[in-house]
Parts: sequence; structure tokens; C-alpha cells
Amino acid sequence: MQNPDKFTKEKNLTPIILAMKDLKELYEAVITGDAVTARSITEEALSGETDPLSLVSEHLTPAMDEIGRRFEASECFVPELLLSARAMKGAMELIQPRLLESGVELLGRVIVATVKGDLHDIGKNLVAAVLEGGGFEVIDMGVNVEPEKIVETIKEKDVQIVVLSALLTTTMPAMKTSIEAIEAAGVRDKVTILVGGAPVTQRFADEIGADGYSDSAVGAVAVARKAVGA
Ligand code: B12
Repeated sequence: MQNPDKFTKEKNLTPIILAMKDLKELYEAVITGDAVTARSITEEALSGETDPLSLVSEHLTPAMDEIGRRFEASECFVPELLLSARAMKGAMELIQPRLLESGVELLGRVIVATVKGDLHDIGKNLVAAVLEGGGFEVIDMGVNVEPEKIVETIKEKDVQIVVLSALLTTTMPAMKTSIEAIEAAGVRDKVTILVGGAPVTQRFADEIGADGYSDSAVGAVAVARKAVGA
């Protein structure tokens, strides 16, 4: 068999292999909560040919999924989790403007909110970033958002899509309450409502009268684009 190093050199594959190695390190940096390394690898990747969206979907999100799995298995605890979230956030701060730049034309205005009672925002932030990259104007309302605030913003800002996120089974009913408040305010026909977050399913989305669901941030863009006919 040919010497792999020689083969790599001859075919000029070194940069690709190095890039893959570095990006594996990005995954590791988020897992270990090493914000400095996560940021510097992201910076380097963005200065090359790397697609910003692939950094999110192939490295950062899988890393958060893995740390989430470890947390559930009691293999790590809240401090580790928060360090990972911070490392991911630092990388996202660099990626977000690039996602924005790559967006073509504005497809519509979207509200993104974690529902009342729920403070989880990592998934919601990812969805917001990827929607922005996908060509939407995003109004991020933050976490623990009251249904009345959502209604107010729909009315004031001429919003077309409402994205609701929940991570707790105990806050999933707040998605239904939010939809009911939108209905009661007479603005239900104005907006497409998408729901998501780890415990949410298509079945639940149908039950509460949401218009769309996806289990991923990238999927959220596809559903949102379909909603505006793009
Ligand atoms: C990180 C985390 C925390 C962090 C949150 C930090 C932050 N800034 O968000 C901290 C430590 C603060 C926390 C607190 C709590 N947490 Co917590 N947390 C998690 C953990 C480990 C990961 C969540 C996460 O960020 N995942 C990564 C992101 C990227 O995934 P995601 O949010 O699902 O989003 C993806 C998709 O779902 C989708 N998506 C998300 N939103 C939307 C919306 C739309 C419209 C669409 C289309 C798609 C979409 O896109 C994203 C990217 O692909 C989960 C366990 C797990 N494995 O999920 C527990 C978990 C959610 N937490 C849990 C609990 C119980 C709590 C606490 C009550 C703990 C406590 N006793 O205090 C508190 C609640 C605080 C509150 N009121 O909200 C439980 C919930 C159990 C349940 N049945 O409800 C879990 C499942 C852990 C467990 N197994 O016990 N938590």
C-alpha cells in the first residue's frame, strides 16, 4: 500500500485533512468548555473556505447534543454544561455575522422566543442564528416570554412567523397558551407558528394547533421557508 503521507502530499490533500482535524478539535473544545480554543478554531475556519452553517450543524450542535447526553447520564454536571454553552456561544458570535452575510434577500420577519417558565436558550439561539443565515429578519425575544408579549410584538412589528421553543415538559403547555393568546387577539391568521425543542414532537405540534415543527435548527429554516413560499 502507498505511504499515506506521501499520497496526501502528492494529491495536495494536506490542508483538507488538517481542516478536518481542526474541526474535530472544535467539537472537543465545546465538549470540554474551552471557549478560547473554540473561538480561535472558528475564527480560523471562517477565514478559509469553511461553510459557516456546516460549523453549526456538523460540529457545534453535535457537541451540545453530546454534552446534553452526558448530563442526562450524570457523566457531567451543571458547571460543565454551562462552560460548554459559553464555548458554543463564543463560536456563534463569530459565525452569526457570516450567516447573515450569506443570506440572500429577507424572506420575512420572525419572532423567536423560549416560552414562559423556560430559561433554556441554546437551541433557541441556534434556531435564531440559522434563520438569520437563511434570509429571515429575526426578533429574538429571549427566554421566559409571556404570551401577551408575543401578541404585542406580532401586532407592532408586522411579524409573519412565530418560533416557539421549549425544553421542559412542564413548559410545553405554555406553547398552547401562547397560541391561544395569539388566537384570542385576532392575529392568528397573520402568522405561521412553528414549535420545537427537545421534548416537542410533530404529534404535540398538531395537537396544539401549531403550523410546523422540526427537530433541528436547520430543519426550522426549511419549515419557515415553506411557510413563506420560498
Ligand atoms: C443546557 C441545559 C440546561 C442549562 C440551560 C442553559 C441555557 N442557557 O440554555 C441550565 C443548567 C440553566 C438548565 C436548567 C434547567 N434544566 Co436543563 N438541560 C440542559 C440540557 C443538558 C441541554 C439543553 C440544550 O441546550 N440542548 C442543546 C440544544 C441545541 O438542543 P435543543 O434546545 O433541543 O434545540 C435543538 C432542537 O430541539 C431545535 N429547536 C429548538 N427550539 C426550536 C424551535 C423550533 C420552532 C424548531 C423548529 C426547532 C427548535 O433546534 C435546536 C438545534 O438543533 C438538557 C438535556 C438535553 N439533553 O436536552 C437539560 C434539560 C432540558 N433540563 C432539564 C431540567 C429539569 C432543568 C431544570 C429544571 C433543572 C433544575 N432542577 O433546576 C432547570 C430549568 C430552568 C428553567 N426554568 O428553564 C431536563 C428537562 C426534563 C423534562 N422532562 O422537562 C433536561 C431534559 C435534563 C434532564 N434529563 O433532566 N438546563
